[in-house]
Formats: sequence, C-alpha cells, structure tokens
Amino acid sequence: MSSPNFLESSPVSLSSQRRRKSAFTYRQLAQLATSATSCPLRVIAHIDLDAFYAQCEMVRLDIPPDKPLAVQQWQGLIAINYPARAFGLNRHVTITEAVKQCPDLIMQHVATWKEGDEKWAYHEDSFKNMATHKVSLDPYRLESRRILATIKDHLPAAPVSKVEKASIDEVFLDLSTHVHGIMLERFPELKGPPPYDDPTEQLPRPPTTALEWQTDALVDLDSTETEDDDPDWDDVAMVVASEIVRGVRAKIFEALKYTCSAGVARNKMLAKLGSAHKKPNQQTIIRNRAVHHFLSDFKFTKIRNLGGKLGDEIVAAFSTDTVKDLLEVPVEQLKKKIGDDTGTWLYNIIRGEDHSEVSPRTQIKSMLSAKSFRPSINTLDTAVRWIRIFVADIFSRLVEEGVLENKRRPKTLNLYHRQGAQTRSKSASIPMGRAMDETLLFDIAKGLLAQVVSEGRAWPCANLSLSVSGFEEGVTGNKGIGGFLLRGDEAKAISAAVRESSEVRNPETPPPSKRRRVEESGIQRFFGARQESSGGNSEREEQQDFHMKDEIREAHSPFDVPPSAQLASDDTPKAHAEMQSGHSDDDPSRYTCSRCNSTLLVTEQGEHDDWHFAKDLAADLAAEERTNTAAREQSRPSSTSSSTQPKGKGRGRPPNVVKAEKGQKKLQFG
Ligand code: TTP
Ligand code: CA
Ligand code: CA
Repeated sequence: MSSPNFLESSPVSLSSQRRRKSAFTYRQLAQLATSATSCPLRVIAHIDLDAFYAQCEMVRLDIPPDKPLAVQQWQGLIAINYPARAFGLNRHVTITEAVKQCPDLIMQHVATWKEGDEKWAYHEDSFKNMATHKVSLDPYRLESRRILATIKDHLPAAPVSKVEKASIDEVFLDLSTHVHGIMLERFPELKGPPPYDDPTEQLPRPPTTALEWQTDALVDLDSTETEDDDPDWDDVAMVVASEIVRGVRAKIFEALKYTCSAGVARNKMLAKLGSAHKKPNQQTIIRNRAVHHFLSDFKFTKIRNLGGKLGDEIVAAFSTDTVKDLLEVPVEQLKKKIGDDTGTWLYNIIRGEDHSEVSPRTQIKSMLSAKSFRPSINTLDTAVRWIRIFVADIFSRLVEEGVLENKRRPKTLNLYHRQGAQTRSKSASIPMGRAMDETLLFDIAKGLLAQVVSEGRAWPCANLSLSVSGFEEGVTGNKGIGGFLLRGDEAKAISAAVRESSEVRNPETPPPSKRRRVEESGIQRFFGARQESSGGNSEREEQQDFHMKDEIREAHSPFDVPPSAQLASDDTPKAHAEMQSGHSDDDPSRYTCSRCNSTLLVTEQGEHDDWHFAKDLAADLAAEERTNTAAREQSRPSSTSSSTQPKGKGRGRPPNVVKAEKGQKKLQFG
C-alpha cells in the first residue's frame, strides 16, 4: 500500500492482533538515542507562534488578550490576532473593509526608520509617510530571539536537543535523544541488553496502560487503523515528546506571555503540518498510525517545499492538487513526468516520509536592507540618509550575529541601485583587520554609492539596497581588533577594494556569492591575482604598474566631466570655466563652482556638488587602495620586517577617508 521502507518497521503494517513483541528493534531504539534521521521512532516538533507580530504588539502595549488587533504596514494588514479573526478578518482585507467588519479593531503600524534617524521607532504617522520611512522588523526579531533563548533554556543543551530556527516565528526541535533518555528512565526494560546480544531482536511491548495524551489534539485514524491496537514504543515516544513540548509552550507563556501552537510527529514535514492544524494555543500529535489518514485529506500544495513553483508544476502535470489522487500514481510515472529525484522525493513525501535533519547550524548567509522609493529619490543627500539607515539596520543585526565578539563577520558589502529598468550593483570587501563598526560600513557604502553617482544616470532612483554577505567564522589569532594586525590579516585589511558588476538584476535578490563578476576594477583584479599568485616580484610589480596607470588614466580622463558641466560644454571643466569666466558674476542664474571653476546654472548646483562629493569619495577609495598596496608591498618580501601600518588605522575608520568627511560636512550629511 504505501512506502515499503517505513512500514517494514511500523506497527501499522502488522495485523491488529495482539503481539507479544514490539514492532521496533533494539537497534532502532539505539538510533533514537543518536537522533538518526532514519530512525522510525524519531520525534520532531514544530512550534509556531500564534499571530506573531500581533502578539508582539499586544504584549508590548499590554493590550488585553480578547481585544481584536491587527498589525498594519502602510495600507495593508500583515498580522491579525485571533479575536480579530473571529470577525472574519484576514491578511487580504483592506483597512477600510477591516474597520467596517470590526469597528473596535486596534490597528498598530509597524515600527519604522525615519529618513535621517539613527534608530527605528513607533511613529504615529508612519503610514502616511511611506516615502520617508522604512519598515523595521527589529522589534519582532528581538522578541523572536527572546523566545528562542527561552526554548533553549528550557531544553537540555545540544546535542541532546537540537533546535533549528526556521523563521522569525517558528522552530523545529529534534527531541529524539531527549525522549530516548526519558523512556529509558521510565521503562527500565528498554535498557537491554537485547536477547542473544542481537540488536535486530524486537523490543518487549510497552505496558498496555492507556497513554496519557492530556489535552493534545490527536489526529484521527482511518477505519483500517483502530484505537484498539495496543500502543507501541513510537506512540510512547510521541507522548513523551508532547509532554516536553507542552512544557516548552508553558514556559514561553510564563516568561514572555506569548502563545504558540505545535505539531509533534516523526519528521519535520509532518510536524509543520501539525502545528498549523489547530490554532491558536494548541498542539497536535500525528502518531505514525495516523499519518496516512492525516495526509490524504491535504492538498499537497500545503506541504513544505510544495507551496511554490514546484507544487504548481506538479498540479499541472497530474491535473490534481490532492494527496489522495497523487497517492494513486505509481512512482515510475512520477519520475517520468518530473524527473527521477523529484519523483522519488514526491512519492515518499506524500506518504509522510521525510528524513531531513533538524539543523541547528542554519546560519545567516547574508543580510539585506532595502527600500523602494515611491516617488523616486533625486539627490545624493537623500540617498546617503537612506544608506545610513541601511547601515544601522544591518549593523544591529550583525551585533546579534556576534560580530563584536568577532564570531562571524561578513566579507563583502554590496550596494544595489535601480534607476528606471536598470539595476547596478557595486561591492567592496570589508577590511578584516579592524573592528567592524557602523562608521566603517557607512564609509564603504558611501564609497559604493559614490561610484554609482559618478557614472551618471543615478537619478531618479527607484530602489536602493545594501547587503552584507560572505560570512566567515571569526579569524582566530586575529589581534587586529584594536591592536596589531598579523601579516595575513593585514593583507585582507588592505583590500577594501571596490569592485563592480554591470549585471542587471532584481535588486530584491542579492547576487549569489559565487556569481561571476562581469568587470572588476583594476585594484580588485590586482589583489585577486596577488592573493592567488605565488609568482615572483616582477610579475606583481608589473601588475601594480599596469593598474596604477589605469587609475591615473581614469582620474584624468577627458571624459571626466561633471554631468552639469557636460550639458554646457564638451570641454573639460577647466576649459569650460575659462570660457565662461566673467559671465557668472553678472548673471544671477549662474554660479561658478569653487572646486572646478565650472560655470553652471544655479539650479544645477545641487547635482553638481553631489557629483564632486561622489568623485571625492571614489578618489579617496582609490587613494586608500594605493596606500594599502604600497604598505603591503613594503612589508612583503621579508616576514621579519616591521609592517607599515597605513595611516589612520586604529582610529575607528579606514585610512584616507578624511576627505570624504569633508565632503560629507560640506553637504551636511553628518
Ligand atoms: P505566520 O506564522 O505565517 O502567521 P501568523 O503568526 O501571523 O499567524 P498564525 O497564527 O496563523 O501562525 O507569519 C508570522 C509573521 O510573519 C506574521 O505575524 C507577520 C509576518 N508575515 C508578513 O509580514 N507577511 C506575510 O505575508 C506573512 C505570511 C507573514
Ligand atoms: Ca505564526
Ligand atoms: Ca510561521
């Protein structure tokens, strides 16, 4: 009837006659102790917070639990508490409809970063100010962390319990090892050794006393699987797990006042379906004998990993969206239509087979802070203010990741900029040899923005995003934090090199870390080659020479003309200024730039200043790279020579960004 694998070892496949022995073996019990993913006695829980953001707001504002509340984001509702759901509200209703259906509805807008602010806050009028505010999920992340800490506190430490954070409001727990320990205490007959020392021997049966399921929702059995069947050890394991989960939920409520729902089953996929089965504040147990019946009522598109495109493709291929129908399809046919691997996976998953691991080491690979502008933004001033917010946003998340203790830190900072249909992305390495702080990230991010701006066509800008990626474990032996740099670290610290990609991409999706860079700046190519090369000095010097020239050429290019000046003249700014000199004094609509002597329309001044600012930053970055290159060259040949520290190190910012700060002051960004 169904998957042979599992049923071989499951009591479900055996007759309902009384058996003297368990369907499970000593070996399988031993597998439970190690949380083996193939163990048929495995117990996994999924815990999901009820109406999470709504609960966060209720707790924060101390609102009585029976009051209807929804969390608002701009003109939409993103979380609805259960009292409000009783009025028929869901995420898809408009605010007008919601108030009509539930006049007493409390609507709380999410916290926002206000343009130019240093910290997010709950602003009364944020929903009217989408253009100047950015949503902050920090309050919910913070609560999520507290909940996770409470759960971990309550359970034995890994590897006895494994906790995987699956999203902002859910976790998977692998309770197998923990449950095994409790079972052995309660049922000493399980301690063995097995008869004849044979681990394939079946266990004795559990006592026939009724299992105490307390208030759990037990998923029904179908007509062929009856409650008269005596429980076996898998049922016992589920009872023990459900006790643990009830304890965890009680603890979360006691400590933090949040309710959650949970599912307990033999794997992640079933546990997740279980937690959603009865809400709020309930837990559902899917015993192995109930799996078949439980699943056959489902649309398979509700199953983990089948909600998206894959699910749609399967619906199209087999003209059905129900598990029941799909159970009829032979595995060969599944494989033929959707491929061998997916076909096999699907065949097993709809039979409740899922051996995926609860993985506590799921680590953040990147962090993105983004904002779409409606209307678009038009000045560098505004863009820099947003960059500051992105940096603050990302930095607070980095602090959570332990960057201050140098546990894990990202290698790369990426900026995405959308203008019309074109997205440009720029990235820079984050120097490893010094403490990560907001100033460092802000300086690098401004440098990237400066590159975009200096290329022209930066405005109007419809989206800006900043991300960090390439997380690495903290460098051991790195004394660079406020102290000395080891030579290897210094090499890294040098490479705050800005590189670019001319790819056009969707700015919401940061590029995969291994993407091919279409074009790299000279310096980046230089460092890339340097780090890989074991070749002699001559090769390095040649490369350096080449790239230095490259930069000089760029800095003095005849095309290197401020955009506004270009409008007025095809000449260089200097020539242009000379030609125009004198005019500006008597023409009030014109002014002469003190930096480059260009004469421009007064209305162009802002853009022109921005252009200089951008150029300064870009030049500073290039200069910094040159200084670092030189420092690195000097300290290179002999490992005993004292290293040349680039100027400015240890003062909390990368060397040679002094000029950038001037520009910043001039435009009053600081
Ligand atoms: P969910 O767990 O999907 O929903 P929920 O916790 O609000 O309600 P339930 O009791 O049914 O679990 O999402 C968790 C939070 O994520 C939710 O409170 C708000 C946020 N969220 C969005 O912002 N947009 C969305 O489309 C979804 C699904 C969730
Ligand atoms: Ca939830
Ligand atoms: Ca959830």
